Amino acid sequence: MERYYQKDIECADREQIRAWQSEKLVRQVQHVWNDVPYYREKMKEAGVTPDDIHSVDDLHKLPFLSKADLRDSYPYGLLGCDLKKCVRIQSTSGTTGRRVVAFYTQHDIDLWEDCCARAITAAGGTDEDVCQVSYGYGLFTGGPGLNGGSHKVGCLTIPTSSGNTQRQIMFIRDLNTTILCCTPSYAAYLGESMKEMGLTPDEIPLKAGIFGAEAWSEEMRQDIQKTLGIKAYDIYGLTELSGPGVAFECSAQNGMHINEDHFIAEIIDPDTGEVLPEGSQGELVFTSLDKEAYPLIRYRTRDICTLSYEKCSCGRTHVRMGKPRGRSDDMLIIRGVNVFPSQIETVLLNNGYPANYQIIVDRVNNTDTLDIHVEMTPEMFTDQLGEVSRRQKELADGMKSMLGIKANITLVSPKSIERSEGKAVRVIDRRKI
Ligand code: DLL
Repeated sequence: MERYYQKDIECADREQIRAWQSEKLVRQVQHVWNDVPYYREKMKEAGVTPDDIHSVDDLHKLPFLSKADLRDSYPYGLLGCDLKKCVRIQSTSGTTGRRVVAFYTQHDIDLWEDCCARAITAAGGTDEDVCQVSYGYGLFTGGPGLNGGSHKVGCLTIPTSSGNTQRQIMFIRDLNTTILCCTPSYAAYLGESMKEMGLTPDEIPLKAGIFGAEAWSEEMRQDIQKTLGIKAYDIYGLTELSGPGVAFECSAQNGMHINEDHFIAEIIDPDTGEVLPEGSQGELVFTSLDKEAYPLIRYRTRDICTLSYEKCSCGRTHVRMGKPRGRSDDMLIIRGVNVFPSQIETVLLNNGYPANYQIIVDRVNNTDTLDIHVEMTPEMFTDQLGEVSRRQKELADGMKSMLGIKANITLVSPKSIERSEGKAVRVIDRRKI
């Protein structure tokens, strides 16, 4: 039986959703015009005022916001209300340049936690469940967001945060954790560790996992589901909009429903900014409709995916986004060819390798090189050179047909690639471009 957290909203008809969006958009544009001088200037430059915005049909008239705008206006430039009204900040890891600092009023946190509660309920969660939140707590949104959602659903919440794998497993077993929330790469690592301890899937009390914050393939999902004996649900979100729960998967496991009562989604051509028709692949752009403290209009996520308005078997009516195949800035250009790490992962998993790999890109004599280090499992481990080179060639052939370029494959021994407790770092780009 499908469960809903806010059924009237999650299953509302499309006209109703559109009416909510139009009404909220008009209000939100007025809000940023009045309260966010940075965006008002952008609107003036684009020759648009709140009087031009009557419904969702007028959205395209509004200027985009990019990550560069967020950095330029750090820390208070995009704040939409009196700082006194704000009760929290969250922040991105800021690996490139300045951090993004997002502000929240109590109302913003409340709606964000509702979104996470919808995701947990869609994964079958009720007040009978024990929900272990193994995303990082702190500035990262994963821990706090799912923690709040889990409380709202009434689950017994175990706020382990990430890391300390032995303790994670101890709590899962001793407290009968039924729902696990963490990154897919950490879920795979937990599965691997439990397998090594000799635990079979039916000795693990988990029934569902809510995994996101990084790109992961369908093959990786199958792998995790098998090792942990669970149903694995994808969840998407970003700090700039709130955090996890912008979109989440239902029992159909076929795309993530975007919480359209709070966010309008568009797909645009990343080069021209043109809005693309349904089904096209492009960059995902969001407008937040309810945020008080950090209201973003037409924010370019740089995530590449598709949207589908097709009816879903779960009864929800909100649009579904496909799995992002990585950010447009995760995309590598190697010898002029576009390569996404997720394509490499698909080849590995299709050939029976777990998703423990590292991609090393370099430039030698003005030519790009692509090296992929792939870990063998203990079961497949061999040190027979002939066999190793046969397998390396097999993988190299698979990569060539997936990517269209040559990759050098090196099989490495089990456990030699460092595991991640949060978002996995898969790419080392040594080119000095
Ligand atoms: O990763 C929020 C989050 C926490 C989502 C826990 C899900 C679970 P940021 O650190 O701001 O926020 O990173 C946002 O991560 O633009 C995507 O590129 C990527 N991302 C998030 N979820 C997914 C997903 C959190 N399910 C950025 N699949 C986003 C693929 C994802 N990529």
